[in-house]
Amino acid sequence: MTQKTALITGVTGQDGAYLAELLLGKGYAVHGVKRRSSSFNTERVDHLYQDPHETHVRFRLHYGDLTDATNLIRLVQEVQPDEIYNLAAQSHVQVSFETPEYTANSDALGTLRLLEAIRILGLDTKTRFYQASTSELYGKAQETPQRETTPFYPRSPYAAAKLYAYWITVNYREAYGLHASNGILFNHESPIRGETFVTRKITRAVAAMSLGLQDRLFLGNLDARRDWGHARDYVEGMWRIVQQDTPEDYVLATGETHSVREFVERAFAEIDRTITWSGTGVDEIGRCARTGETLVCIDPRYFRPTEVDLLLGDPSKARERLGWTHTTGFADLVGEMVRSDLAVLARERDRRDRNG
Ligand code: NDP
Ligand code: GDR
Repeated sequence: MTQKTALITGVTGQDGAYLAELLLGKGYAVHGVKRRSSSFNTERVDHLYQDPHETHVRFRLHYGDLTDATNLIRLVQEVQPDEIYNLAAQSHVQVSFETPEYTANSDALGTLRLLEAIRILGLDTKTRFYQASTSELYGKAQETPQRETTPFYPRSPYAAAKLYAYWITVNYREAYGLHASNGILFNHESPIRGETFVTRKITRAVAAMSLGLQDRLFLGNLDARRDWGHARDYVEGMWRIVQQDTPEDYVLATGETHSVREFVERAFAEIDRTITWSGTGVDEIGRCARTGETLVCIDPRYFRPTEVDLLLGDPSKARERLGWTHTTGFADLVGEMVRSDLAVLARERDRRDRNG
């Protein structure tokens, strides 16, 4: 069988790292797009690094940016990918309220630029395209659980930008016959989740409290509910979507929903602490909940101008058509993240102690 070539944008992010590993394991040549940064930003894929001077190198990184069309055209021309996974995005919902124009440029127009690159280069029949769509599209949920046919109602500049990306992907499929699909993925986390997303923020803080390195955790809305899965399962789903003969859009989710509050409780349970809340939701602003000597406090800064209250996905289509299902449940996910953060922070502390 001839070797397939994949191009992954956002390879330095959580999903990019898991996907690159998956595709390398399947024998692909993998090209990743990384942004120029003043400090190293390849930590998540460093273990996959191969010396480009060696022969038979299957993992290569290229500088690029979704806001730079000429760069994207050149990269796609050079790599001639069989599959493009467009994972790059300004992916933080709260940050998108602060940087709405940049978010639209990278997340919405960035997707258009890649689709146009495929067309301009005449790769319409060669290159398959995967778009990282999101459950944030459902926003103010019009139906629960949310499935492929549920109407969208975006609630942030991020979601509005991703709405454009979703529809332009559908449009290029219908207008030009591109093999282009959306994966509408519900929240997925892992030990390498970005530290400012709520799950990792919580597991890092819980680990730090367990080691006596931190005594307070500030959070926003504890009552938001999310359908949380493990990133490892979701990149497998992305790959399966792209392997289908007919391009279509799929929801990937666990079919279970939990509140941020439940996540906090589960994470503290991992270190044998019980948390007692002082009130509920918004009433708690300015208050702290005690767990032994440590505190969880509510900071209004972390509330969003418009919130997505409830996400719960129905992954039936993916189960029936792709044979996909999640393998890691909520408790195992939280446990893995807390244990990993405990190990990471203990290593950092020991290194600091050794260096005096
Ligand atoms: P991350 O934030 O971890 O990674 C985002 C990646 O995009 C990083 O590699 C980042 O580079 C890169 N990036 C950001 N802006 C640009 C740009 N202008 N040009 C090129 N690269 C850029 O996100 P995840 O891995 O969690 O998510 C992957 C994709 O899936 C995103 O599009 C996200 O919106 C979407 N998604 C994620 C879900 C989740 O729960 N994780 C659920 C549904 C959708 P750098 O490392 O330099 O910052
Ligand atoms: P989300 O993830 O917005 O769902 O987007 P995030 O973890 O940022 O927020 C989840 C929920 O937790 C509430 N929350 C807090 N969030 C953060 N970040 N920090 C806090 O201190 C805090 N306190 C409470 C939020 O209000 C929210 O309701 C993620 C991203 O990966 C997107 O790119 C992706 O598209 C969606 O998941 C699906």
